Amino acid sequence: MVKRIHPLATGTDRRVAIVDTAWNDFIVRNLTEGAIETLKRQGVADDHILHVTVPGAFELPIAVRQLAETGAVDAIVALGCVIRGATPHFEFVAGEAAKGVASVMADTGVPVAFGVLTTDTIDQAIERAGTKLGNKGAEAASVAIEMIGTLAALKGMRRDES
Ligand code: INI
Repeated sequence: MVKRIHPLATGTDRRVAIVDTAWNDFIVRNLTEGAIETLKRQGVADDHILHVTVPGAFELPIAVRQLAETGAVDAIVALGCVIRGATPHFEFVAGEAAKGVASVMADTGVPVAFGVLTTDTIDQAIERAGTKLGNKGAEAASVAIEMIGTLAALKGMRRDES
């Protein structure tokens, strides 16, 4: 029989950090609100949510890494918004944020959900920050909770059980 690992996502007794950016705050604050609401709805207690703000998306990886290395949280939600401008700056900032956050996850084993919008226009960002196309901050928070459960289940596996 196929054994399936897809645990019920619950945030009860979990500790989750949100690291967001001051850059594009008019968009990012909606992502953060969506994430906090989702974490609470999934059972994470208010005082188990840590909210850290860094200047921009380029600074997300270092803060996420430092937090992950403390072992104080079960998952991290990285939120931000990088909007394409007239120069290649966008590629560097968005690319480093994505690569940096992914490397923290690989190096530490702490799940980090990537809720950084990378858009061509402000309208595209608005659409993804709680309007037409949902709220990517809320989605990232759900992913963080789900991954806590999945990784815990995988960690508990032994060869003779698989
Ligand atoms: N940071 C963002 O989070 N979003 C942006 O759209 C952005 N743009 O367009 O420049 C941005 N730049 C700042 C960057 O993240 C760093 O804070 C800065 O380079 C200092 O390290």
